[in-house]
Amino acid sequence: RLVALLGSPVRHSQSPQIHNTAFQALNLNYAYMVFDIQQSELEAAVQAMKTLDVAGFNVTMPHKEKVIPYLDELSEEASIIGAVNTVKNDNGKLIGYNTDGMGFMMSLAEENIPVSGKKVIVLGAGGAGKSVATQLALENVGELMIFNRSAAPAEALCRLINEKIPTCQVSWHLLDETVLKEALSTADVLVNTTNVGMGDLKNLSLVKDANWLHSKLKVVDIIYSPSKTKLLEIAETAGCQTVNGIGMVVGQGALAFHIWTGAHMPVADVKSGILANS
Ligand code: SKM
Repeated sequence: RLVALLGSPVRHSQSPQIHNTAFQALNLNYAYMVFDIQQSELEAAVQAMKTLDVAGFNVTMPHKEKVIPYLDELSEEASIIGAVNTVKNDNGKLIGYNTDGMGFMMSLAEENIPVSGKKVIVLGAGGAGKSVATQLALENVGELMIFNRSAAPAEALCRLINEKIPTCQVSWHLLDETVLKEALSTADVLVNTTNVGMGDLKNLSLVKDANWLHSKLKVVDIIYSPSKTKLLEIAETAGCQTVNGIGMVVGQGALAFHIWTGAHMPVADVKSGILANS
């Protein structure tokens, strides 16, 4: 059966490699294919998924929110976050899930990084930041601070968390160096969800110097290419434990894989496949 990815651009997606490696390893008769879909084609593409009777599909940028009206049902986390990255076709009924936040939590668990009761700083309030911050709030972090370049998305995310998860102590801040440095001095975990560190921004980090970081801070960058971003390089210099985005991208895929097939992804095989190809 077919499993698909709908998004644009999708050329650099790791998902075909992740899922096709797992399908082969488990001898499952599925294939994962990517489709570059513009917003004006999204409704027809979702309809085509039904017509082709796919097992399910992933949704990526920029359609994670826009796809919701075309689905029949939403899981709890998808409806809280307001974004979907995984859809299951249950005999023609399309059910939307969001596995990004839980995939992120899987990568922290693998590295033995607890967040419950901890002070966590999230850089970025875009699509990924929203899933990560919401999941952290659901995991009972002690304090959540969201930093963003512009006010509106950070404010909206803060409001969403306050409304849906009122137990969480959450605040938002503009990316001001003095405020960030001060916050970092008492933080337990720092997570970068911005694109600073990849593509054209590959040589940049929002944390400018190792002396902003104390050695007990855990530093997570959800970017997986490059596997060691400038931020993680700086964090290593400061003696911090570091985590890159490979665990999260495989984790969100493993959860989607289970939703579609009921099987457990052989995560170690999949990770070594990604490393061999990067
Ligand atoms: O949420 C994931 C999505 O499931 C797949 C993906 C990709 O293949 O690039 C990226 C993320 O948005």
